[in-house]
Amino acid sequence: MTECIFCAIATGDAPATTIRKDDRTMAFLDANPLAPGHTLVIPTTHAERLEDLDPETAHAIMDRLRELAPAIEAAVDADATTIGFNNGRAAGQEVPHVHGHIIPRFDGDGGGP
Ligand code: DGP
Repeated sequence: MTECIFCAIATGDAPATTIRKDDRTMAFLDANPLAPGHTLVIPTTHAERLEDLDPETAHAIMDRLRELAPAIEAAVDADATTIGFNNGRAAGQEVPHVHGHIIPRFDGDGGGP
């Protein structure tokens, strides 16, 4: 496998602002945030796409997204969050290591109706 920046972040070999870490998952601030508090949730072991995850890790990722989204929303005084995955290069996945985005949204920022 070629060097993976998110694997390096998970092992502590590359820096990141860590929000939370456990056996299966890690959450850290996005280096190129679309909004204050933009956070990525990754599996600590390498998997390129969502369907490559074992079921336990997939559940752990979903649990972290559900736990962290409201906490991040409150921390940056946002009104909502956009949560999503770019799953594959044609979908805009730049880093080939599964990552869920939690992007705080604010009334009037263009995300709502
Ligand atoms: P995507 O397009 O879905 O693959 O999003 C990749 C995101 O990862 C993008 O918002 C920028 C972020 N990113 C890329 N490299 C790094 C890094 O080295 N550190 C951190 N914290 N974020 C990174």
